[in-house]
Amino acid sequence: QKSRAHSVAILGAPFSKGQKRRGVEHGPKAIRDAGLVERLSNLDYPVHDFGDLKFQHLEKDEPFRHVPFPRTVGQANKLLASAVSRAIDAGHTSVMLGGDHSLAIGSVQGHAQQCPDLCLIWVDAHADINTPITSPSGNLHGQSVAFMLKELQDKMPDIPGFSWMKPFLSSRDLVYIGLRDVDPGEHIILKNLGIQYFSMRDIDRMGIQRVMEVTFDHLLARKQRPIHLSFDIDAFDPSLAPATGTPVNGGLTYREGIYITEEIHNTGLLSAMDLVEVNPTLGASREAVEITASLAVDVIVSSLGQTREGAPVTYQDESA
Ligand code: B3U
Ligand code: MN
Ligand code: MN
Repeated sequence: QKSRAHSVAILGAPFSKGQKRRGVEHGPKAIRDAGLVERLSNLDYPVHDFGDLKFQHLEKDEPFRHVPFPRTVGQANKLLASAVSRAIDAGHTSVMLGGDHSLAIGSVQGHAQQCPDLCLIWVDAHADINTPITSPSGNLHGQSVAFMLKELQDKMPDIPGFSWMKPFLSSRDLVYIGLRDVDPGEHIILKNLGIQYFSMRDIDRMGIQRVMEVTFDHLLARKQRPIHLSFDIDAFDPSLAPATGTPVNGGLTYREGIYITEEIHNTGLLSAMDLVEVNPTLGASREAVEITASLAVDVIVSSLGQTREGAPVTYQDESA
């Protein structure tokens, strides 16, 4: 399959009910204000900014066990899934701006509606693979992957708000990069399902270049297929991305993060991505917010082909 990046669709998702800190709903504005559209126009793509999705406020949304706002999160993701599906169907590479990471449920599901054979690269300090039973916090942004995985189907209770979707992803089609804060129940799931992951320790040991090689071996060796990149800004070290809800020390360097996205671009297979958890109300200063948002822009533009060599993208194998 060739690069499908004919044009880029930007979908703003101002949503925060997948966790308890407000402010992350202002992420899309912060990322746009950091110059996203202008930076993308410097690449060769037509950019369509579809603006922000309008999520509905639900009057009554009782917690499910200790999980807050299940119906609100479920309904927001249903809306997002159809928006992403439409964007992909129209030939765009979808770029979803969060919002909290619970939005990946809808973004990846919508992508999978069009590309059922997609694979998922999850760059994050956290594994976000708790079930409502294993979750210490109850927060749905720490459970997104559990909703997607077929292998966890019998571990998932019927959560109100999610009857519109079924699990659609196999655990072998997922790779994590950047983990350093994994809950005990999540660790058991990762091990039991044999999920391929690279913690910060693995990156220290192997180097980011080898990590990416093994990632693509794992996901693409059998066949080339569309990639969904779900990038949580807290994967970066808090010194680089301070304006986020759950920073964890010892994160990705700038160069490691950008190497990941450059390599993903170079596959020619990136079909949709998420950039989530930028929370402009949590920065200690205006500068803290600006460096976080501008890092988010760098991640997006390098995923879409901006290089550090100054040259336009070389990889485009039209003969393939
Ligand atoms: N694993 C914890 C913490 C967490 C997950 N994702 C973020 N924080 N951003 C949980 O709540 O599930
Ligand atoms: Mn996350
Ligand atoms: Mn995270």
